[in-house]
Amino acid sequence: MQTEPTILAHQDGAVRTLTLNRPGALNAFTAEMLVQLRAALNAAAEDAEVRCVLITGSGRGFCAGQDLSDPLVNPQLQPGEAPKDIAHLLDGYYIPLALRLRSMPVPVVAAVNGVAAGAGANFALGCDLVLAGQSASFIQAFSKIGLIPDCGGTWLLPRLVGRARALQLALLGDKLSATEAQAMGLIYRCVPDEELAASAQALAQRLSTLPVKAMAETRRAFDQAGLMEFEQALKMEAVMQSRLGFAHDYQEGAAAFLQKRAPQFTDR
Ligand code: LHQ
Repeated sequence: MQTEPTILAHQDGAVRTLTLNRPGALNAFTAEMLVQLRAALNAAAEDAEVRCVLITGSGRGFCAGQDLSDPLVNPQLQPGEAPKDIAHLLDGYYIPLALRLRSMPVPVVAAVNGVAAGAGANFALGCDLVLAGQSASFIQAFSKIGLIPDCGGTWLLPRLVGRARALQLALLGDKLSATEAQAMGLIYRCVPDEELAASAQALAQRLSTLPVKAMAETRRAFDQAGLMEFEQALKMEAVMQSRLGFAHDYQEGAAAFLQKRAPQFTDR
């Protein structure tokens, strides 16, 4: 039984870094860890000092997905023992986590420091900007154990890389290097391993100085527009733009431009 917290939180200026912390199991998700991760995201969402969240893993992995030794996923049933319904884990833990991530009021950066497999890969891909070290990798491990991509994978993968490549990744379950992931458009950027932590921190600090409310709205607008006709999307943009046009950050951004000074964005 691990005594250390499974999620570590650290504040650096306006950036809250959350570190997945079960390095002995490549940070595979347990139910307790999924609860702690959601609580840490809730705390960041509610804290006005936080203007960007950065998520990474401790040790040599980012996250190996669901911990397959957890009794909740029927690792090794005894003869005659009825399997539990793994939907309970999805309904009770993964779905609330994925929804929490997708509705964060500030941008979320993933710094993928090693292997990201199964739900660990899709949790990373659900973040707004994904940076990865060159030795990191992404594996849609589900097909190898007879499951479908979860934690948002069915929605995210075709949108990120198109149906043909999404099916390639999901059906074959091959390990995709960070370089290939960047070339495919699955992630934002691959950087040398030794530069990952500093690059991710610099990116998160930069995002924290930008109009974070408009960024969260941009994510929401992209997600909604994907489900709309063109004209409907134009109308949605007008509604959102109207709201943002009354907000402090727009007035400040426009005034700062005209006054040739640096803007101070504060909306959240
Ligand atoms: C692990 C795990 C792991 C436990 C490494 N569990 N210990 C949702 C809800 C309901 C049901 C099921 O699923 C889901 C969503 C999912 O996420 S399904 C996908 C689950 N994940 C996987 O299938 C990936 C399993 N892991 C692997 O294939 C490999 O470990 C990878 C390719 C990630 C890394 O390989 P290596 O670098 O060779 O490391 P390793 O295999 O030696 O692992 C290191 C340790 O971590 C080892 O423990 P040990 O005590 O022997 O050192 C592994 O047992 C442990 N570990 N993944 N998911």
